[in-house]
Amino acid sequence: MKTDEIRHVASYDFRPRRERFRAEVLSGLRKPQKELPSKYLYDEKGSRLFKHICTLDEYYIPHTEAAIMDTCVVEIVELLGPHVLLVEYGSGDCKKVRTLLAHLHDPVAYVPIDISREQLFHTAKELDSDYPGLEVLPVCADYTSGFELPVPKRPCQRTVVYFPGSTISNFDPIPAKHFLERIARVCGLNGAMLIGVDLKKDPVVLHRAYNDSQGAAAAFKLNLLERLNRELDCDFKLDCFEHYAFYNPREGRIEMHLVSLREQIVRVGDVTVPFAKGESIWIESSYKFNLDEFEQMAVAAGFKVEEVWTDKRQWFSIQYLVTTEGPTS
Ligand code: AVJ
Repeated sequence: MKTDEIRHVASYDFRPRRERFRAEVLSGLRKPQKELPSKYLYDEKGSRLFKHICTLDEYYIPHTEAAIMDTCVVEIVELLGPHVLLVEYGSGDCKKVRTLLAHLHDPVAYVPIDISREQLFHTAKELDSDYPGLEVLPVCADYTSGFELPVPKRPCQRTVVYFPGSTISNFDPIPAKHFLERIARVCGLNGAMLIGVDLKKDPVVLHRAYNDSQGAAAAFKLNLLERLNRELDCDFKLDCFEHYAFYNPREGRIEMHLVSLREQIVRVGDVTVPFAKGESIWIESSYKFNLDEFEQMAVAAGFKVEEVWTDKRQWFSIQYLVTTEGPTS
């Protein structure tokens, strides 16, 4: 039984390997504006640090989204209907989906997809025992590149992609649209997406959310350098970089950087990377939307926005999208 389970799980492991990791890091650090892909923030420690950010009051996304979900989940599951195949992109610790799973009408299967392997397989196992009637099929993958979806045992009524937490905020506008197009194809005809979308708001509130008083946001970013030191044989000095996050109103995004505090040379395996004093590595963006801006993008990607739920302050939205085209081969 146990061995069978492990073999099954392992066949859905598309986690990026070291060579790919190294290539992406080097190409990012060779750009005029140095950058590192934010997906690599989520190693075991990084996932823990992000979870900590998610408990902070200043970081309003998790508690605002959860409150909307608690209020609207009955209405949401009515719209989703029975016997859905629920696919979650970036499932993390699989906590958010529990509200949905507790109300969904006889879902056929749940497919959590995440790049953070240990956390994924651990929490998938927990869900499996908490929902005995539900087939849980975890997939370890960088979902911005190719991977295969497992096929559940029972036939499903429709495929619903769950993409909470405003992870869509990480993508630049053109990749964001392409990503939604791909999801529309995964959903297929009669498919739907339930997505959390963070909204434009007072920049002071945004600034606080990404520059918390405990330094959790900074620790989360610095951990990436620690990971590079360990996994790619680098020699980043963590105290020579400082976290700097700010809202760029023209682009409608928070930009998160690590700024070099002095001129220095960093070794990345057998390559050296020079830093000027004040030069930054751009690690993450977090785009904020107006409802009409997001709708435009969703429509361009092949979705119709059927329903939008927000909190009283209109800080965050949960949106129910349905596909308008069948799968385009
Ligand atoms: C996971 C992309 C939604 O942008 O708010 C939070 C990531 N980074 N604090 C966000 C994040 C630093 C988060 N998303």
